[in-house]
Amino acid sequence: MLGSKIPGILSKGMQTFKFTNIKKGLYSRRNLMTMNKGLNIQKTTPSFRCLSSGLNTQRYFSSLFYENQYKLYLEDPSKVSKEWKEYFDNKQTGGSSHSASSTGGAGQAASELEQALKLALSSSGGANSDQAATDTTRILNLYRSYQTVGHEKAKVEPLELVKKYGDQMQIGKRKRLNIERLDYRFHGFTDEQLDREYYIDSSYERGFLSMKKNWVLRDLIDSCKKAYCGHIGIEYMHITNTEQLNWIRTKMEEEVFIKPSDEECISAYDRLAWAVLFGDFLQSKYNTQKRFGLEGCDSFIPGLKTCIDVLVENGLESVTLGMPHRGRLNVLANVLRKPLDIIFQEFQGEAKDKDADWGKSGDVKYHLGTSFSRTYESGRTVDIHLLPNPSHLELVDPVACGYTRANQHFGADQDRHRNAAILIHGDAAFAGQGIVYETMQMADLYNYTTGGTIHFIVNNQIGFTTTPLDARSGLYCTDLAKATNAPILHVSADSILNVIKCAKIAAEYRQKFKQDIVIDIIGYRKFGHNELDQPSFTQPLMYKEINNMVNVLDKYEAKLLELGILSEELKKETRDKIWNFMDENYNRARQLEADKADWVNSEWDTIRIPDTKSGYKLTGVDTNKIKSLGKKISTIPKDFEAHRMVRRIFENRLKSIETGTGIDWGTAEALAFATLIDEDYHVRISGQDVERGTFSHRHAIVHHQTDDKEYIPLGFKDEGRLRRFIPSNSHLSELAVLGFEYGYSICNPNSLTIWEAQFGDFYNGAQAMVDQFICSGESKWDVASGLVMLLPHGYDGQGPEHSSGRVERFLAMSDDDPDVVAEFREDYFHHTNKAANWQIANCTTAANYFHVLRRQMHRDFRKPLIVIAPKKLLKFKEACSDIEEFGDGKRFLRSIGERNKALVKDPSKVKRIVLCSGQVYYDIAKERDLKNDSETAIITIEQLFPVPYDLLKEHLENYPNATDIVWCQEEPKNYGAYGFMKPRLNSLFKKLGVQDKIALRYAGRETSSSPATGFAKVHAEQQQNLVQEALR
Ligand SMILES: Cc1ncc(C[n+]2csc(CCOP(=O)(O)OP(=O)(O)O)c2C)c(N)n1
Ligand SMILES: [Mg+2]
Repeated sequence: MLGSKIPGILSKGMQTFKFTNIKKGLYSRRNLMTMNKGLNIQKTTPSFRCLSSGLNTQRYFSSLFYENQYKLYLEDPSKVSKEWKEYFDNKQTGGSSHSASSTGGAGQAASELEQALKLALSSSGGANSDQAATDTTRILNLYRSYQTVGHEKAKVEPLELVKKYGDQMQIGKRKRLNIERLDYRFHGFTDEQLDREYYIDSSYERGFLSMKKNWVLRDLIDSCKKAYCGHIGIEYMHITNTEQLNWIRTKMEEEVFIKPSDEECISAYDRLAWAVLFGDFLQSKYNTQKRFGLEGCDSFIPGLKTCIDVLVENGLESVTLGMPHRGRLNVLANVLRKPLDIIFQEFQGEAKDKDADWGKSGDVKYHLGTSFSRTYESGRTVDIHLLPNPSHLELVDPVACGYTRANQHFGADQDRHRNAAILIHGDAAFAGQGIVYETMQMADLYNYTTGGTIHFIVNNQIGFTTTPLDARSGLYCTDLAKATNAPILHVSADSILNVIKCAKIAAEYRQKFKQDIVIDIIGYRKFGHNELDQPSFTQPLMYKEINNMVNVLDKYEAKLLELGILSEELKKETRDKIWNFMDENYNRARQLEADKADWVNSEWDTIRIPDTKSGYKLTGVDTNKIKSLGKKISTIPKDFEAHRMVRRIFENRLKSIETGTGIDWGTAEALAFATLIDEDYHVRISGQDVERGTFSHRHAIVHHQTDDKEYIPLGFKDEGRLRRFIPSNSHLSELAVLGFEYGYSICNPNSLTIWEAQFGDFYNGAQAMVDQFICSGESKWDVASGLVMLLPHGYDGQGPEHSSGRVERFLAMSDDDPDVVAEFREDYFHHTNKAANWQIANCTTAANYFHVLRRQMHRDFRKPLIVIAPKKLLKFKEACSDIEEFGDGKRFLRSIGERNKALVKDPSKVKRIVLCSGQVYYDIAKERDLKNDSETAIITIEQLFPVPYDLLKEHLENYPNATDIVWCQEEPKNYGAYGFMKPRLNSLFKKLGVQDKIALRYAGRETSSSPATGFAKVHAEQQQNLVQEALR
């Protein structure tokens, strides 16, 4: 059930609970969404879903017809036709019951009904009422057919492959299964009927039937052809919302006859010329380099530019673009206005920041992002952000949405009117990559919606060497968008004005309905997959056609010249101007000067880049503050009917804070959030079931037991719809949700953005996001992120997929050199922390978890943080912390030395040091204490990466006689941190000159393909053995 979010505010001291909310009422999430969109979503009208079966024919010519007409007449005489009006007028005044065309006079024998039917029949041209009813049904079916399958006959494919070759395998997929439904004969009409007039009453719809009621069949068919079978083919009849349907019908049917003005034609020409000539210029100068050009789909650029114009006219202030390789340079040059000299310079392959000492790797030119702020003549301004993207197609989709959502959050754009995302896709990638669906599924989710994304498909009818026949099951690459109710406009890339028309429709639709919409620009790919590739190896026939194609600019020029809209002089002037401009820039190609991402928001100005120095930060909080905040977030209002056990959890939380002892993991996390929120940071935690917490330890949202209400204890700083704290259950996706949160995290550094896996192992569905963005984004693109990934981990006998957070993978991607230990000097921190690609923590105490979260925001730089999060420690007494450990002067401990000083009294007597990380510590310590072994010290590594060499050095030096150094882990030997720590510990031993004195030993599970056993008994035995082995 959907519930309302109630930010709870407890006024200090009084303990009275005050509900603050929008308009003081309680709103369900759905209501909030509706409000956000400024929409009043209507229920579906069932008949609109009835795609081909036609409307209820009883509304038309039947024995009820007369009654209906009469009812309408009584409501408003203008609602019926002239003849009917006259008839009823006469009837009311006692005059002739016939219309003007009637032959009989008053007193004639025919009944009124008969006369009425005759009148109806005269309108329909039918010979009898049954025939008339049938005709009307047919006409409506024909009309509906154009709306539903007209797109199959639309001229949207400029190569016309089907026409020329049929549905040949190697060509493509345009099996038009339904076009016979567009033939009037299919519906039973004859040629003779084409010029008859029919009366059709369909007053509840927009479109042709709302424009007039008497239609000559031929006219209606011609109009339908114009609307649905021109260079735009639209799929929209799957939409369930009546208002949206009618809006589109207005655009397609009622406005189909509106012609663009001459100025619009010339503006489109200018934009198209820039797009095409940019491709030509690159081809002339860099024909031996890959560019992933747009040639064959060039009209996408004027389309995108128009779309942004219209969005801005309708209130947009910032747009975030996510796009792949194809056409990216063109977008950078012509939409983002990235200086051409810089683009050309990048073709020379110069690395920027060559001397940076933190291992920046950079990226190829067709992956880079940038920002541009454009001011229109109207004075309106728009910020256009193009996010950098990796080669992995479509991965950027949720990142762009997350970035947009964060912009909306920080810009207080709850209506989502001022910030939007535009995603650009390839045809093969859109159809094939699951992340597209995962992202589109977010479109209407309360905490993930961005108020509608506009999708452009640059559809060149091929993916590398794969034709549509092998690339998808459906007719169109866009089919999946139907699942999310998005309208889909297919348009010929060679019909520039129609591309522009679609772009306008999309922009208006997004701003009006805050829903996704798709524009599928169908063209071709002039060259191979890249310009150096030979496409005729695999698509000989297609390329025979492509080689014969006249390019879109030439075609459009010819048409404008013919219409007298363009002159030869203007044509020459335009082309010369553009070419000369490019030439000048080419001659001036210069070094890139930017040293950090040039698309980030100004909030990042205070955040330091990796090669500047910064030091450790304390993260403790005054204990009085902890207590007061702790009380605020641990008190459920008395009049809120929480579950008995939840109330008890909160009571225990409060008790632990008040007594200052035994503060558990969930409470520590809530305190970290509360203190950050109190300091005006924003906290967002998202993932499957994170609101309660998979292990029932969080309870970020408390549910009223008898009412549809929710209480958010950490919502104490929420103001109306502006929420500081957003806990959010996500849909059952890892890849897209992690990407979304990453995008959110890179928008603004003042947000503690957290993604939590249900169990650590499930993050592997999002591995690509980790690889391409989180691990390497800063090194490739200067994009810093403070994203936190919580990966529940712990060997508790729960089987292969519920045990491991797969720390080994993150460690393998960590970017230090295993053979090098940094010098222990004053800039040690910079070398080991600031220059690292991320941080990996596995904490053993609640307080340390509190500090590592707070550290994310309190540093003057941002790095992703991977937390190997515990399961059993959530409620484990020894892992709880006392309030002092949260207090002033305290900070995150990267490694914790021996804790049982009562047992291990004399360091010089210690012969063995057990090194470990995470919850296994408690098993080893328990056994060691049971054995009363005072010669073994146990050290936990709380931050696995960057390796805390400085602290390890201190520990080792503290036990000068220890020669047996054990790495103990729960995981099999080929998993866990062993493989990572072994060479690094050996490097440290060497650095300290103790390599001959001490040996590193392994205690853990044996190597295995699967991370954990599925047998509880085997698990227990293995656990016992590894602990014994550590202490042997
Ligand atoms: C996830 C992923 N798989 C495979 C590739 C390799 N690859 C690069 S481009 C491409 C074809 C893409 O076709 P399409 O989406 O139609 O875009 P186009 O290149 O035709 O514009 C493939 C398979 C990739 N980049 N990303
Ligand atoms: Mg393609």
